[in-house]
This record gives sequence, structure tokens and C-alpha cells, in this order.
Amino acid sequence: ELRYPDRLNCAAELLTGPPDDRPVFRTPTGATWTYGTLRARVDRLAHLLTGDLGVVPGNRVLLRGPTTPWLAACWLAVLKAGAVAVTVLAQQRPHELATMCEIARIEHALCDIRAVDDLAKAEIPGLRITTYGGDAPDDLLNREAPGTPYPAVETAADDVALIAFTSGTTGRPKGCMHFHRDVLAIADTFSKHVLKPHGDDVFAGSPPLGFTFGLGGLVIFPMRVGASSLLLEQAGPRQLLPAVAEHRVSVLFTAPTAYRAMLDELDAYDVSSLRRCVSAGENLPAATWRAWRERTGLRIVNGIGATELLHIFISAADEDIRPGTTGVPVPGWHARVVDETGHEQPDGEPGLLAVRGPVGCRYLADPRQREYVRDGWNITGDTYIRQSDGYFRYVARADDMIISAGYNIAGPEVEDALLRHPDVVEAAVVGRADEARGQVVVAFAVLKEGAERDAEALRTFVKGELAPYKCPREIVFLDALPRTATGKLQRFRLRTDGDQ
Ligand code: 3SK
Repeated sequence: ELRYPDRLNCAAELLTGPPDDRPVFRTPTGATWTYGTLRARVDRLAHLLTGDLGVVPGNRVLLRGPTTPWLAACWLAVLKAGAVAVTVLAQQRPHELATMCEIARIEHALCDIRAVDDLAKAEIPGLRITTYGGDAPDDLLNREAPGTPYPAVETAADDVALIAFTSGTTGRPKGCMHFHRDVLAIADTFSKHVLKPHGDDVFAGSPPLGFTFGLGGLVIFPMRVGASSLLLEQAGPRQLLPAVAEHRVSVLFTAPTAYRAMLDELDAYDVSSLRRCVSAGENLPAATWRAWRERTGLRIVNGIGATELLHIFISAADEDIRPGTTGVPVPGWHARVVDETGHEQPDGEPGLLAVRGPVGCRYLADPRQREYVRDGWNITGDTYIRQSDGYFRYVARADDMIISAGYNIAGPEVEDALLRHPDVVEAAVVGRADEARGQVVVAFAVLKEGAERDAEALRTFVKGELAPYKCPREIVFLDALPRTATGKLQRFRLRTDGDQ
């Protein structure tokens, strides 16, 4: 069981320990921040926040900008000053920003000068925006500030440290409140037991710091062990491989689509520094796992996480990894598969994934809390099967099950079959209303450049892979699939039966 002192400031905790000259953040341009530099800059920022800007403990501070050491330093300074960090995504548009500010009652924003336009456009009443990274004398980084150490505010372990917004794949954003102890708990469960990092590791990846997958993987996990992190402003599959090769990255965080995309370019880069490759955000098909293993010798660490629970709670490490499954509950977490009434399903039967552990869902002023937390269990909205060996296998998002002529069909299973075709780069499968069958299976596919868009050939391929009743009635070819700002597939945008 995890135990933390009653008084705990997680930022102070993450900043304490490593020697001053040890690197903590690197950038692709070759800049290196040491732990000493970071500590001094965080203290300066915390002085400015609580001095010039008038932030007091408990205030919520919006943070917005590309993934840079300064964004990470602002996040740490906000927490060290006892305020609450609300990191949002660079892609979020004015109306979304306004909604989040309204829900979280945000009065202060620290914004990278390059991302300020949409925030200013949102015209959020009472919001005081301070920019960083610009030339103006009142830019945060150009202001006079004391060079003395900033004593961390003695927050309680269960004071709110951050609010992470999730819009899921649809709907009004929900703000998830997480405590100071939660920030350490994700490092002391998933990272400690599955990644087993050490001080020499170099972390990197694609998820932004506004997505807790990235915040954990690129800031919290490395800092918890005195390691360093390469912070990439551009972190698509094209940028990841050269970054891994050049900066000798050892722990990589990205999504299944990026692993698939990188397979084509792997031969051009030296990725021998990689030790751990983490995949989350979406289900990892066994075919992608096997192809990556064959080409790199590495076993991808698959995991399921949620903004509501801050990070990954089911996964597996090293030889315990079983492709095609997500894994087992991370030490410290418990998981089971239940029916709609909360009763446990027999092994092998699909049901709702229910999870409990050191971090729980606490939506800010949102009645959907009652749906997510039932009898103390967090119901993530995923359909899973617990196998007889105790491994959890993903079936679908609960709302992505298709019922056709009485058959239950999991969209992701059909997507995996499509992805086994060498020409298919991305696939999404949804149910479309049908008078005779209730629903029929419709697939959307993105093909490799130059591949022939032959729907019949692809249907024949799927029939060779799956029972015929799972074969898509129709296959539509697209140039790209609709995704959320964090890269999750938005299947609801592909449904054409009007029930989204
Ligand atoms: O939402 C997710 O998929 C996720 C995955 C890993 C860690 C954190 C999150 C929010």
C-alpha cells in the first residue's frame, strides 16, 4: 500500500534529490536544463506567480503551450505555490477553452506567446493572461523576480494539485481533479513496477503535457527517479525516430498508430537505445505488437489509462507481456469485469471494466460522477474480458459494440483484422442502423499511399480472418480518420445512423 505524509507538495517532492548538474529536460535544438537550472527557474516563476500575478493557494491556473521545458517549469511552479494546474491542449479552440475556464473557474492563465491567439479570442471574463517566451518587457520570463529559494506551500497530500479535462470521444468536457498524492502514486505504481526506470533513462514521446499520458510519461515519471526527458514540440511519427536516434532515447511513449507508422521508417534509424516502448490511448493490436517485436526485438508495453484515473492501471512488464491482451492490474490497482448491475462476470465473458486503486475519478461539479463511480469502483466505459489466466483483454469501448442480427460484434476486432492487410494503415468500424438486422458493420479504412481502393478485395481478406457475420457490409476509404486532440478515434463521427 502506498503511504505519503499528510503534508505533501508533489512538485517539491519531484524537484528534490538529484544533483544540480544532472540533466532533466532536453530539447531537439540541443538545449539542456539541469535539475539545478530547473529548481532555480521554478522558484523564480513561483515568486512571480504569488507576487506580481497575485496567485494564492487553491487558485486554478490554466497552462497552455507546446511541449517545452518552460511549460513543465510553469506546471511545477504552480503546484509548488499551492495553486492548481489546469493544462490544456494547444489544439483546443476558443469555445472549448471558455467552457473549461467556466467549469474550473479559472482566473489566471500562463500561455506560451505562440498559443495565445485562441485564448485571447475566447474573451473569457475575468481571465488574466500572462504570456511567456515573447519579447515584451511584461512577458513572464522578462520580469524582475527574487533569485532566492521559494519555500513550497505545505499542501495536504489530498489537496487538489491539478484538474485534467477530458472530453472523451464526445460530449461536454469533464474536469478531473487529482491530488498531490495522486501525482506520486502514478509514478509509484505503473512507472515503478512496469517501466522500472533509472536515473540514466531518457524519456520521450508524442503525447502533450495537456494529456495526462504525456504529463506522466514526460515529466512525472522521469523526475521521480532523477532521469531526463526530451521534450518535443513536434512529436509525430516522423519526428520520433530521428529524436530517438539522436538523443539516445530509452523510454518511448506513443500510441498504436504511431508505432505502425514508424515501422515503415525503422530501417533508416538507430533505435538501439530503446529499452521500453509504451503504447496507450487506444487498444494495441497483436499484429502491431508482433511487427514491432520482430523489427526491434522489443516488447511494447501495452496499457490502459484514463484521465479520470490519471494514468495507466492495467499493463504488464517484460516477459509477462502477452500480445493481444492489455495485461493485469498494475500493483496497487484492482480490476474486475462486471455486468450492468455491478456483479462480476465469469472469466471469458465480456462486461464492463471496473477499477479501483490509489487514484479515483473526481469530476468537478458534474453529475456524470454517479455513472463513472459505482459502489467505489470506477467504470471506465470499456468492455473487457478477463481470461482464465487473469489477463484482461480489450473488447471495445462499451458504446462501440455492434449488434447485428443478434450477434455481438466488437468494432476493434474487425479493425484489427483490417489492419492485418498490408495496405491498410488505419481502420475504424462502426454499426449503422439497418431495418432487417438492427445494425450492419461499416468499415472506414485509410490505405498506404498508392494502394488500390478495392473494397471487395478487402472484404474477401476480412472473410479469411473472421467469422463471416463480422465482415463489413461496406468499406469506405478515407484520407484520415477523425480523432480527438489527444489522438483518440472518434467513431461517433463516422456513424451515420443519427444516434450519436
Ligand atoms: O486516456 C488514456 O488513454 C490514457 C492512457 C494512458 C495514460 C493516461 C491516459 C489518460
